Amino acid sequence: MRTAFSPHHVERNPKTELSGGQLVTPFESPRRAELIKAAIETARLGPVLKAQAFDLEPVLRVHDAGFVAFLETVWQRWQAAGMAGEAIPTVFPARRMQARPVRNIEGQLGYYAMAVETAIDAGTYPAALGAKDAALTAAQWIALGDRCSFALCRPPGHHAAFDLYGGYCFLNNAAIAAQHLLDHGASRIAVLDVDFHHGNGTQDIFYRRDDVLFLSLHGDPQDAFPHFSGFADETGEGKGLGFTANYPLPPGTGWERWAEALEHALARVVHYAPDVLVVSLGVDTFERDPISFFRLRHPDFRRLGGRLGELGTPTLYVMEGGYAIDDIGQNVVAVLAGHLDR
Ligand code: SP5
Ligand code: ZN
Repeated sequence: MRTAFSPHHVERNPKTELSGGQLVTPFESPRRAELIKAAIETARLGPVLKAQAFDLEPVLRVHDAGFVAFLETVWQRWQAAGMAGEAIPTVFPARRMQARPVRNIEGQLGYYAMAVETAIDAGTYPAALGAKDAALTAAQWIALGDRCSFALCRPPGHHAAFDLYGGYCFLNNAAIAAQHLLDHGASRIAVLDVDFHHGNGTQDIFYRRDDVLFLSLHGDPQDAFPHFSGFADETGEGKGLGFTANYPLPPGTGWERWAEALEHALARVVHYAPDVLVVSLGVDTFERDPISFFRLRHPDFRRLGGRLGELGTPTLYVMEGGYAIDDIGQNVVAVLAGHLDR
């Protein structure tokens, strides 16, 4: 199995995340990707290769052009406005206000943000471009016949919607890859999101479509970020009705209950018979994750990979969350090794 990786991820290294009313060191750190890369190399799962550079065309297939232009220029404009710290929004087009991308940079930040924990720094955009390059490179390998590949993306992507960033995400790596596969011969893609958090961005991008089946297992939005997306009654719209499925799960969910939801989701995948399965792989379902509340244990990640490998569908794994730094490498390797064992 080949892994695609962009060294540009290190350029995103913000000092701040708003958490519990304090500015703390971000949970989503450069070390995460380096530890995952090292664990893949130690486990000899296959080569870790530098991502090929793609242009913006595949990005603009799923994201708003104004949004991408905002990401491209926000840091320079924030600095030009004389701001001393990292770029963080303070005001939002809340209910009954005008949701317009006004010209002022603080206005634009609020217009394009879905959460404020995610500060933007000088290297955020180059890192986000590198992450989408990793996703597209690993997708290309699948298009050329690989049975399984891994996009070691950082920053993650599944909270990034058509025109929204937040939840540590800027460009939706999994959605960009899925669309790229559709544009290069695939006719049906299933995206299975096993990150602890609901993949609101991926859901948003494909909500009205029947060529992408989106399924997400996650902490119940009543209790967990992003709080306003991922309820069981969100099932798609228009011709996309029935092509989104959400499995919100309560605090304390362990393997048994989680695997039950997984089996429901996999039955949907098998019935859909996709050309490619894209897995939004977060390992923040781990029992010791610092910001989440599921209780998957290390061996459960191997079970998950094994179960996905059993499907026999060409599978693209795209890295999303996971913040238990001491265990992140082993947990990711367990999923991939479990898959390759099948
Ligand atoms: C890709 C991904 O996993 N993004 C997650 C973003 C979550 N950010 C906000 C989380 C707020 C959690 N609050 C609980 C803190 C417990 N100390
Ligand atoms: Zn997550």
